Amino acid sequence: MIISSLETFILHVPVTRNRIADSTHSITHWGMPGVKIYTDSGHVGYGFTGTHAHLASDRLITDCISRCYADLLIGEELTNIREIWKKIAYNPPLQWVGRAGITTMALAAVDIALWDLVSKYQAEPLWQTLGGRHGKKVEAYNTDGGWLNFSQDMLVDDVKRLTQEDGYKSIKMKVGKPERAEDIRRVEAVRNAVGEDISIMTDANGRWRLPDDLETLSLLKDYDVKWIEEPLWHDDVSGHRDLANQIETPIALGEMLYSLAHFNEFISSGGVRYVQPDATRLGGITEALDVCDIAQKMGLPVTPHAGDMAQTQIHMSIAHPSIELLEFIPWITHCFEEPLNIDSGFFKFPEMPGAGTTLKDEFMEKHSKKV
Ligand code: 0YR
Ligand code: MG
Repeated sequence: MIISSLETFILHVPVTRNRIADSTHSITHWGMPGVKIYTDSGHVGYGFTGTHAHLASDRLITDCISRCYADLLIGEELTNIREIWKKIAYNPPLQWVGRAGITTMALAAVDIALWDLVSKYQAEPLWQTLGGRHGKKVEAYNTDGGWLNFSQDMLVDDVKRLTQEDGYKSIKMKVGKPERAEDIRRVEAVRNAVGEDISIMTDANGRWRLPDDLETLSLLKDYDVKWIEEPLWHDDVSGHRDLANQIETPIALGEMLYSLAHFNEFISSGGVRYVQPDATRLGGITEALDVCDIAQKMGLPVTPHAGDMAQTQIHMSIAHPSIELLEFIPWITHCFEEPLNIDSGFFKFPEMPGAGTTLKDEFMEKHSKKV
């Protein structure tokens, strides 16, 4: 199978209820800059990354693929993805301009498309290509009921629906309101609404600071919160290490880290308990699996962040022993040939060959923006 050509795309898919916000972002659409890779065998691989649907920066990602990566890819034989990955990731002039950010998100889209191709070629779902087996359970936790722009009543209604009607056993809610006491009131309301048996995760999206927010952080334990995610600024390794020694609630982070080296720093510092790689922000499945491996060696659970809304990371989650819980948000699910399926809070295993990324033409057209 030899790569013959590629074509980039940008999709902007509306979020549920028109607009959602966390402490740091407010968005109306999920962005999917991505790539279709064609081979001489007639297979087509789909890969994408996840953005806040900012068209100008989405175009930087697709430009990086079409102007910088295409030449490195076309003509390559698809026998060893890691060799191709290295050729792109360690390309000297490209490394000079970006070892993180747009270049890695572009690499993620490419890497996912390559995994899609390899497993399509082998006529099996990617989780099988990666060594996964039937029998494993991967739990889904839902983030889509807990947005910060929801009133407390709406938040409570949503988490009740997700847990009591849809069968989720774990949900995530955002924190980071201007008034910290309101965060605690909302966490308390959610705990009272869902009862003791549901896991509640909280996510501050990098908003809080030490020492000012230590008191709020310490209070989370009173509501049996499973983790506090990104409590402090994304790059603050020593801050997270110090915080981990001061509060009982475990720390989760990783969705804003672009490389294995970033993860190494946080993991070796002791500043993270739940490790959250995102294959769409790291250089794809290839690098996300590396993160899973080092987390596993340190005995830390991996709970990937869903920049892909879990659509492709479900495969890595089935295959890697360190993952038992994966974030899910339903915004883009309908766009795929094989939409993800969740039953009583657990993912059903995908059956179609590939990485789960094949888009329906209808939705490609409907949500497409000009690259
Ligand atoms: C919305 N998940 C997250 C969304 C989400 C963000 O801005 O992108 O909240 O990525 O933190 O854990
Ligand atoms: Mg988060």
